[in-house]
Amino acid sequence: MSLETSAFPEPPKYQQVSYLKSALLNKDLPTDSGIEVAFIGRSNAGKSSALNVLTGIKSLARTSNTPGRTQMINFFTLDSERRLVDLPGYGYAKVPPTVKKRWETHVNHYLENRESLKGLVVIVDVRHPLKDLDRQMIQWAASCDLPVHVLLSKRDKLSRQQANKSLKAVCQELEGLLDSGQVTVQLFSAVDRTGVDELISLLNSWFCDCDDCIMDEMGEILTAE
Ligand SMILES: Nc1nc2c(ncn2[C@@H]2O[C@H](COP(=O)(O)OP(=O)(O)OP(=O)(O)O)[C@@H](O)[C@H]2O)c(=O)[nH]1
Ligand SMILES: [Mg+2]
Repeated sequence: MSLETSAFPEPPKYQQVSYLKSALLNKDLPTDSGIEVAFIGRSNAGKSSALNVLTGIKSLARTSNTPGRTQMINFFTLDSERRLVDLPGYGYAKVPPTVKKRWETHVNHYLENRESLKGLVVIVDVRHPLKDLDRQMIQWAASCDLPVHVLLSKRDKLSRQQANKSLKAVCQELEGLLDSGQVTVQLFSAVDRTGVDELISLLNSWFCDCDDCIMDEMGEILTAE
């Protein structure tokens, strides 16, 4: 009997990230192997900022006050087989319909066909928890067994009490998916770094591709013997 071992036993070093490429069309996507985790959410929710804080590289993904800044699928390499992906924001009303249609087709194709996509980090502004497009994205991912981690971003914009209220409301709404383990939820701030360690622990569990991995009380990955 052979003992199965994970192909990726060590968590990635997020600071060693580097820009790989941006894809406007499906033919531009990098080779579909290894493990990818994609950041998605409404336009301006803080996807690029979360990636920058996670990796500690301020200028990795372009951030902007102008919604709709990220227009292509941007790939970042962690190591030879693991990548982070910054997807264009959804729900930005001012985008011309033809451009919007092109993004949607491109992003939908990516989401539906990407073999290496291990999980989705859905970024939601904590002040506007779960709009319809967020719900649709989470339900769609759950329907195809793709794990979702919801980051309630910009936690620094609310008092602790208000932020916890928002967290509770989202957890209540997603109760069934939380109970089944398909979805996890946390508060996050790219400004005061709330929740960065929690995000890293979750990503480590996805990137280590290890069914036997369990978390200890500190959120560190332990590998079951
Ligand atoms: N206060 C605060 N501002 C934030 C936080 N995260 C992002 N922002 C700000 O929100 C705006 C949008 O952030 P981005 O990271 O560019 O958002 P995005 O989701 O990548 O936006 P698109 O690519 O346009 O869809 C910027 O002005 C950021 O500085 C946060 O945690 N706290
Ligand atoms: Mg962006």
